[in-house]
Amino acid sequence: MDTPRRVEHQQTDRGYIPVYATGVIEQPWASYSATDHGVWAQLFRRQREILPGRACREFLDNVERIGLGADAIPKFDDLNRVLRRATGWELVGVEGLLPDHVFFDHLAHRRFPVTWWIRKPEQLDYIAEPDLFHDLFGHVPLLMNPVFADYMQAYGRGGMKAHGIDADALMNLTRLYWYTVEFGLIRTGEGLRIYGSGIVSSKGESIYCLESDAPNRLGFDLERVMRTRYKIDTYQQTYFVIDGFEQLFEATRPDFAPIYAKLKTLPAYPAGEVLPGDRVYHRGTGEGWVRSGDV
Ligand code: HBI
Ligand code: FE
Repeated sequence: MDTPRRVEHQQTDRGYIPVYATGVIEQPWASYSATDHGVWAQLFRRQREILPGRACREFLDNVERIGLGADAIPKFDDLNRVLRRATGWELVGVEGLLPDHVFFDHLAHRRFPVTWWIRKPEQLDYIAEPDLFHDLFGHVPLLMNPVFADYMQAYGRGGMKAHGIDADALMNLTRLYWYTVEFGLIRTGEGLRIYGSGIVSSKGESIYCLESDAPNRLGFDLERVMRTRYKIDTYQQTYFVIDGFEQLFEATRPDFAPIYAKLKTLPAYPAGEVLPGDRVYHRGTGEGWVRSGDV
């Protein structure tokens, strides 16, 4: 199975990687090889092994509810029958990273773009751009949760507006996505748990984000997150903790335009900084941090 032709290389927030055509494509399920299904199975089994006790209940329960299994790459059509009934969301196959405004438009219409191809066996532990495993296993289960599903649509609508304002507004919103949807933690009665897709789809970071002393773990605050730079090719130096998905949805209620205008006049914070006003669950030791590369 050859990956589709690449339209162009573009500087994106995940570094210098290809941004593909914006078309939606049918999942070419019959074209997946035994190796492709094997990569899915290996990644799925590995995460199913380590996530209980680390990922939040909403994520784990919805992996089951939507019917993800280890034996083969799931069919988007099968998942869409369950997902549409649960929250009105659906998956659409895409070739990879989309231009921001195209991505936001999908979210604003309750469509989640899922890359149709899966990584190679030699890329098991790290791949620069989101592949099928990251998108499907990482992002889709929580779209079964009504509050999180509403947040994702509100985020997409916000993205459409930010796209019309300026690059700073877009960066603020991209940081919000990064520190919640991709790398977010949530407080529970049993302690901190993971809900971020970038974490749950990575074995190393699933362990590191909760158990290493190196990173900060700070209470979520909308403007604080929008001003905080992030890492694109190492584990995060700071993880932000929400009290619940309602808090996330509530955060998207206000009109962001005045917030963007205020933040435009203020400097961004380095990824690993801890500030006097922060709610500190854990102040990181900073061990092993790479100082450069903050976006
Ligand atoms: N495109 N297919 C796809 N998937 C993403 O997660 C994605 C994207 N384009 C832009 C993007 N994410 C980020 O810039 C978001 O913060 C908007
Ligand atoms: Fe993602």
